[in-house]
Amino acid sequence: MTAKPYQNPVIAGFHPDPSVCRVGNDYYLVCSSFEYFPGIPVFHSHDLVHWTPIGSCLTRAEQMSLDGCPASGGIWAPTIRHHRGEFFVTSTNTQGQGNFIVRASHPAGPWSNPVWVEQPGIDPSLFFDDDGTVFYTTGDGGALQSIIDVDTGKLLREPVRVWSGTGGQYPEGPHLLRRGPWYYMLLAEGGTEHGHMVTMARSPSPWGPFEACSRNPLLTHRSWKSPIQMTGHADIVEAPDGSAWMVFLATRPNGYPPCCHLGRETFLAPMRWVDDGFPVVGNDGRVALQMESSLLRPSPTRAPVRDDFNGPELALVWNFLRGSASDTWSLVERPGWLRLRGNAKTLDDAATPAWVGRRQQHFAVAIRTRLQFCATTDGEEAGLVVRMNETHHYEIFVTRRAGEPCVVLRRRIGSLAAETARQPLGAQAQAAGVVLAVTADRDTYTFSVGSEVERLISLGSGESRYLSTEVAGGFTGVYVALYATGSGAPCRGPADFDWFDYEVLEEAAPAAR
Ligand code: 6LW
Repeated sequence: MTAKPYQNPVIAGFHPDPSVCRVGNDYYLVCSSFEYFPGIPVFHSHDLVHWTPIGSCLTRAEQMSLDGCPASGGIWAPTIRHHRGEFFVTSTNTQGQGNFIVRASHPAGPWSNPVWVEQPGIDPSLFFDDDGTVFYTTGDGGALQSIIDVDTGKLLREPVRVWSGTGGQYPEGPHLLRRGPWYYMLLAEGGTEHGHMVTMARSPSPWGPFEACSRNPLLTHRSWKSPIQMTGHADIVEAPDGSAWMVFLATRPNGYPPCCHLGRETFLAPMRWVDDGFPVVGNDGRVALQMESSLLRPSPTRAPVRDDFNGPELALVWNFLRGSASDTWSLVERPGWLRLRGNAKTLDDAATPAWVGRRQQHFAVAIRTRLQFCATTDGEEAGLVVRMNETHHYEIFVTRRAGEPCVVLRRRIGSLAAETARQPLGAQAQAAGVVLAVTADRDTYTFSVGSEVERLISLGSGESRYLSTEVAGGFTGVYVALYATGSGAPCRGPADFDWFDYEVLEEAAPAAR
């Protein structure tokens, strides 16, 4: 088959720490979800390039609580493996409970309740050896490894550090793999920021001693001029044709100093095993936005721009904060509309406000919604928010000031919060509903309001870089969300959203440095 070009990232927007497995001609991938719910999104692909969300591992409150979870805490770095007809995912809830395993007969779910594994460290991985031994490996100053009973999570052999990596800081994301007589340890080192890298070692025994590849790091873009940065935290999969592939996280920084507001995304690179017994990744350890694959299948049709909220269930792109928030939203109370019932929690609280959001996956995108909402106090508001975390977010919303309905643009950047524009909204316009919109390019979010999409008036803009990881901190990426809040008390009335548009726009080339 001839090789054809594909585009990286293969899963754009905040989708870090990817892990992948193959069953026949089907690939399944999971990634970190932190404070967002449902937790651990699961994707399916036939060619490793085109991925479709099919469900999530953590969909029920009884499985896991994210109550009080700080931004970027919660669910980190899962691993997915398939063994004898079952799928296993192991991950960490960093908010106290630690490492756990869930399992399912189909990766779309339902997934089991967790069994907890009392092994320290993060980024757990599972390896099912041919003789039935189940190795459990975590990142804890290197690769910490035990043998477990996968049904109960009980340790059958005490964990020991089997490889410390090559000296980079934060050795993490270990995966034990086997190829012929050799056990391989794949590791991320250097920290998930600009020094990130992928290293590897091998041993005839799963307990080592592990001998590091002389060409380490096998993949890194540190100190490298590239539109792709922070390459690391990888997993490996073999295609039916014998070709080998690496999925890993990387970023597409913007501006100078470089800032990433879309978060760490999932990338794909070909690998080939060479004579020294280790793989060469991508183009001699470097990767590009456009690479080639002979596995490519025709691309599926693009998701429609508009979500009309006509179905009985929310599409899989939608998330909530720290739980199902089921008492805050409904698609059935007013059919054809997404109804939010604002509670006391605001966008500034590490809690579960009435908030339904999706990842921003493209630099250039137009996001619009039509909202009907009548605020009865100055604290009641409903609208559209661009959120990195509780302390970094920009929103345009319908509220009330001095007894009059209005639309406000507010921006919060750390300890600074300001209403930067206010536009009166007549009672009639309020009752009819308004269109709220945000148009993003690489550098700027521009907020506007109007009676209809063709009549939008700009209220102002905000810089994308202040919503980036470099400014806001953490490990996630920007979400765009519909929300409502009573700011300290429940809203008296509902906020009704008729539809939501996510329209990908033609992107201008990034400015050269
Ligand atoms: C994750 C660690 C990392 O657990 O960042 O990039 C942490 N690697 O492996 C959060 O995603």
